[in-house]
Amino acid sequence: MKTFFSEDHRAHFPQAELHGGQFVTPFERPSRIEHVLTRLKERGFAAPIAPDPADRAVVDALHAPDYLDFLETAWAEWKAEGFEGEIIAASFPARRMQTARPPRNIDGKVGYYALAAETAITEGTWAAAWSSMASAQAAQRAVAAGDRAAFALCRPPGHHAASDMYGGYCFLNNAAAVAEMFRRDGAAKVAVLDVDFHHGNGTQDIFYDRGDVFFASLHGAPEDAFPYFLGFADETGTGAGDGATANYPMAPGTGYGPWSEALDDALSRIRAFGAEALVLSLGVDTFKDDPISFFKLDSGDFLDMGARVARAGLPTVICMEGGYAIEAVGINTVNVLEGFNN
Ligand code: SP5
Ligand code: ZN
Repeated sequence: MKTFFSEDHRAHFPQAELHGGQFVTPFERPSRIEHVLTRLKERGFAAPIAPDPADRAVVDALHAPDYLDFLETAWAEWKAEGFEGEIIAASFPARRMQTARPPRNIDGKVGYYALAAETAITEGTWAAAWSSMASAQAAQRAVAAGDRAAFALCRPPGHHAASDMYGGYCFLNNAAAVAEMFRRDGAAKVAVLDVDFHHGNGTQDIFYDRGDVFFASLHGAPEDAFPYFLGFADETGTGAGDGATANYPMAPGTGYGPWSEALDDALSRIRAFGAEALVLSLGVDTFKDDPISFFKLDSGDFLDMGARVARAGLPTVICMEGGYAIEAVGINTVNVLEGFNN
């Protein structure tokens, strides 16, 4: 299995994440990726391939033009306003406020496009997000050209990014772009399976009214876990997408037994849907020692996870999402790939 990866992820390294009322070093940090690279090498995977630039047309098909303009220009506008720190959202369009009119003021715009305040934007955020998107797209091209599967070592991650919202450490939705590319290449139906601990609200939102892309997510129940306001079991799609979304919210302390039953159910739904290609949004923050999550998977469980996903028998692109138990991120991620390969 080829790995696609860009060093440009390093351009995104905020100093601050708002966590528990304090600014802490972000959980989503560059060193996460170093552990994956080291483990890939140890386990005999081929050296990562630097991706060609991303195709803008695919991104334009998923994200709103004003949102993309915002991401590209936010840092310059923030500096022009005279702000000294990193970009952190502070004012949001909450209940019964206007949600259809982006403010002119940059502080207002940031709140308009943010879905949470923990994620800072810095000077290099756009470049890093773009490079992450490029890795995802390159992995899709490898699979479209005949590889059984490919791994996009994306950073920053993407699954919380909706058509016009960033947050949860995500800016551009890499997995959604891969699904869209499979469609454009002729797959009539595609599935995105999101096994990150957190609900893939962005991916769900992008495909919610589409009948050609099935979205399934296994995640911490919204009552207890970020992003809190989406990912309930009764969200099943709308319009042409009615029935093409499946959510598996699970309680604190969930271990691999019940988790893997949900996985098998999601895979059987994907089979019944008739997907011709699969995108795996792979977060390893389901690990028992993850600092911000509450499932109880062991490192060995990730091998079995990969094997079960492979049994779907579909051309597969694996996109890196979350995982914050830094030392174990490499082992757990590569275990999924090895389980898939074997
Ligand atoms: C891609 C991804 O995994 N994004 C996750 C973003 C989570 N951000 C906010 C987390 C708030 C966590 N509160 C945890 C309390 C732990 N005791
Ligand atoms: Zn996550």
